[in-house]
Amino acid sequence: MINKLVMATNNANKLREAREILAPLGIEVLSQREAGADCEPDENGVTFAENAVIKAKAVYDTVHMPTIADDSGLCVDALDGRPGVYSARYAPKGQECAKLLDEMKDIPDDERSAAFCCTIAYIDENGTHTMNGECRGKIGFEQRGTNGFGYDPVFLYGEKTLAEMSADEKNDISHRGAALRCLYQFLKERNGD
Ligand code: ITT
Repeated sequence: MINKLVMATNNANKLREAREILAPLGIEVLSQREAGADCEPDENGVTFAENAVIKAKAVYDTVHMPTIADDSGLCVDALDGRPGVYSARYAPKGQECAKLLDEMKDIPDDERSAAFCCTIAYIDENGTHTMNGECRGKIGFEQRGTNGFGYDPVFLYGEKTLAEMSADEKNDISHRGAALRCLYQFLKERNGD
């Protein structure tokens, strides 16, 4: 069983969450910097999977160790799936929630459904695999909570926003948690466990 991975990301929150989710499963996650790769490839894919593979491949080609990358985003039904793969570029960092609330100010409560989507790409010497995770909820009318990052303060899962949840609560239901648990199953099965 592979128990050490490099994560190809420049997002410290993604790295923290991946460590929180994978550590109890016995998998250590090195940052790309710790592994000696400082990559920032052009994310010019049009799907989460394409971008996840672009990021993982850039780092794998440098470190030649099992590597994962996460491409993720928020898909709002009333906005035809936007911001989607462009979630990181939708607004300057720290302003994404305010911009989204403003764009959605006239959309009624029962039309505010949305999903956080995540694709994890995994690359090792045997090839490339992708795993998906989704978390369905809705967009609130105000920002609530100070945990998490990105769109967490406006994304409601039941009564709470993801920014009002503890790290463990979010990881149990999140798109990233779901995709990383699929990765764990994949690695286990490949080892014949
Ligand atoms: P890397 O490409 O270096 O991994 P990034 O932040 O640019 O980091 P993405 O291109 O995958 O990553 O963009 C994902 C964006 O979607 C992220 O910046 C957030 O705005 C949003 N996002 C993804 N997962 C999220 C989560 O769990 N909570 C809140 N927002 C999230």
